[in-house]
Amino acid sequence: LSMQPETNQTPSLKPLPPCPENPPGLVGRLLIEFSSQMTMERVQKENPNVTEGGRYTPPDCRPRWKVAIIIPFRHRENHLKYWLHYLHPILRRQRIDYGIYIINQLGEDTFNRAKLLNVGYREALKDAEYNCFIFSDVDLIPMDDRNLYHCYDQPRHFAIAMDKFGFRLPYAGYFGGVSGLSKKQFLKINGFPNEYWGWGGEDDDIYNRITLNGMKVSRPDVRIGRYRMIKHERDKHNEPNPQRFNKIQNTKNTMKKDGISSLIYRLVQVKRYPLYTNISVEIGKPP
Ligand code: UDH
Repeated sequence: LSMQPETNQTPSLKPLPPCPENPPGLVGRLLIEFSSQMTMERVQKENPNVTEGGRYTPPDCRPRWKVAIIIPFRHRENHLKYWLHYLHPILRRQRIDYGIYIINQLGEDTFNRAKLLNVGYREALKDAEYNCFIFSDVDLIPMDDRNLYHCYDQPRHFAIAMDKFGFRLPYAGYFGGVSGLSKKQFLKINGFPNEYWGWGGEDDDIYNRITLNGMKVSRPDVRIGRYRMIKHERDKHNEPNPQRFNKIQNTKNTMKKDGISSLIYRLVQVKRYPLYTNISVEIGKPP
C-alpha cells in the first residue's frame, strides 16, 4: 500500500461569502488635497495588490458586481496620478471587483466625452464580463468612502455634492461628473449619445434617456456624495457646445438611433499599465 504524500497546497475550498453591504474598514470622511507632489512610482508602491491593467478582486468575499471604471481622457496626466492615488485604496476598502479604463482621445479635434464613455463600455467588455459601469471624470475625487462604487437598482449619480457647486446638486436633473449604470440599464437607454462635441449637454441627454425609459436616478445621501474637483483651466478643443440647448430638447427622437448601437471608432492601442489600462482611440470630429 502506498500512501499519497500529503500536500499543503490546497487551502480550504469553502466558497467565499458574499461581499458585505457595509464593508468593514471604511473610514468615512476623507481628507483630499492636491498640493503635495504625486508621482506614478509612489502610487504604484502604495498599491501592490492591484494587478496589471488596474484590476483588483477582493480576496475575502464574492462580489455581486464586476465594475469597469471608465475615464474620458486627454492630456490630464497630472490629474490621473491623484485619481489613482486616492481611488485605488478607497475601492479596495469598499471590496469592489474592478478594472480601470482610461479612454484616451487621440489627435486635437474637438473633445467628445460621451462618445469616449461608449468606447469604454465596448472595450472593457472585451476584457471581462463586467455587469456594472462607472463613468468618472479624471478630476473628481470622492470625499467619503461610504459612497460605494458599484451599481444600484436604478442608474446612479455619485457626484452630487461637488465643492465647486457649494456641495449641493446644481439642479435637480444633474447627472454629471461620476455616474454608474448596470449593463442592463446602459443597454436599455442605448448607451450614451455620440453626437455631443465639445463641452456640455451630454450629461443632460443621458439623464433624459434614463427618465424617458422609465427609470429614475438614485443618489447617495448628500453628506456622503461629496467630491473635490482638481482645479483646472478650460482645456483646449473642448469649448462649450452652443448646440447643446437644442440637442437636449430632442433626446426622445435621437436616442434610438444615436448611441451604443451606432458607435463607430478606430481602436489604435491598448496598453496595460500597473494601475490602469490605457485605450487610445480615434473618434472622428464634428460634422
Ligand atoms: N477631459 C480630458 N481632457 C480634455 C477635456 C476633458 O481629459 O481636454 C475629461 C476629463 O476626464 C474631465 C472631463 O473630461 O474631467 C470633463 O471635462 P472638464 O473637466 O473640462 O469639464 P468641467 O465641467 O470643466 O469639469 C469645465 C471647464 C471649467 C473651466 C473653469 C476655469 N476656471
